[in-house]
Amino acid sequence: EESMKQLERGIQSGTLSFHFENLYKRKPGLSLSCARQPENQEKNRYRDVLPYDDTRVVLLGKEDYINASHITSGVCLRYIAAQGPLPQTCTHFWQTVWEQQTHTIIMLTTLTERGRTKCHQYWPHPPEVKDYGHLSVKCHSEECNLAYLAEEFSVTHLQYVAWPDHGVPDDPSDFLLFISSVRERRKATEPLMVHCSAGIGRTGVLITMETALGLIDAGRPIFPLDIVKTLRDQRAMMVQTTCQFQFVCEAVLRVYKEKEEKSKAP
Ligand code: PTR
Ligand code: PTR
Repeated sequence: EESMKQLERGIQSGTLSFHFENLYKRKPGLSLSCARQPENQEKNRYRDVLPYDDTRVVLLGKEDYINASHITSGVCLRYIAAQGPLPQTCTHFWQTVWEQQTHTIIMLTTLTERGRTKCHQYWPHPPEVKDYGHLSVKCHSEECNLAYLAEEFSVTHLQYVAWPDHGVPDDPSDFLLFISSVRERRKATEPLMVHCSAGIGRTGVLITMETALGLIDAGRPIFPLDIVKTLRDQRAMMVQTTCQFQFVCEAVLRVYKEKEEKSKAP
């Protein structure tokens, strides 16, 4: 496959990283005015990580702001990329889960890292039931996978715990296994809710990877840089560091090669 040879050459020669570093972080001409409204300041975890007006998730009701963006990529896969909830935004987070009908939440951060808070604990410990606005949330079981019950529907919560911000996962095999369990669960018709702390670095990596796997399955060519650009057109700064980008490119290549070997095997 031509796109795979191109990818392999791009990784080896460093041209892919070079182009990644030259890609715009934020699409010119898109406004962030809602995120910057004075009443919304305290709903943003980081002052410099804000959703575009065009793609932000709009909550029903008067207070309609949450730091989260609608993303579509690849073979029509839909995502909501969000920041890690703050104490004052947990209600909005659950409201989003409910209103956008998502049944899978992917959490790519731990609550604290190096002594700093990265995300508020937005779910109750079992057997507690906690109200978030109009929704009651109950956690059925807490294992590696956490499951929630919010009124009539169940939400699965998958947390990846070995991935500090600005970094890459400790182990590409574990990461690929994690993504395959995400892919088993996700329904093509509903958005996957993905968050980390800022909702750009690790969230961008996961969405890029899941998008690429969808394209591989569909037998379509993969250009990781184009995927990242498409994501940044919908949420600024998606995929944060060159290492993160390289990590995704290598993981894509690896999956592709494994698939090729399998198809060659008698
Ligand atoms: N910090 C990000 C970047 O460098 O692209 C996004 C960003 C840019 C965020 C500018 C806020 C910015 O503020 P202003 O529009 O006031 O320059
Ligand atoms: N200004 C913050 C910082 O650079 O520390 C914003 C930030 C925080 C950006 C975390 C990205 C972060 O990583 P992630 O999106 O993976 O949580």
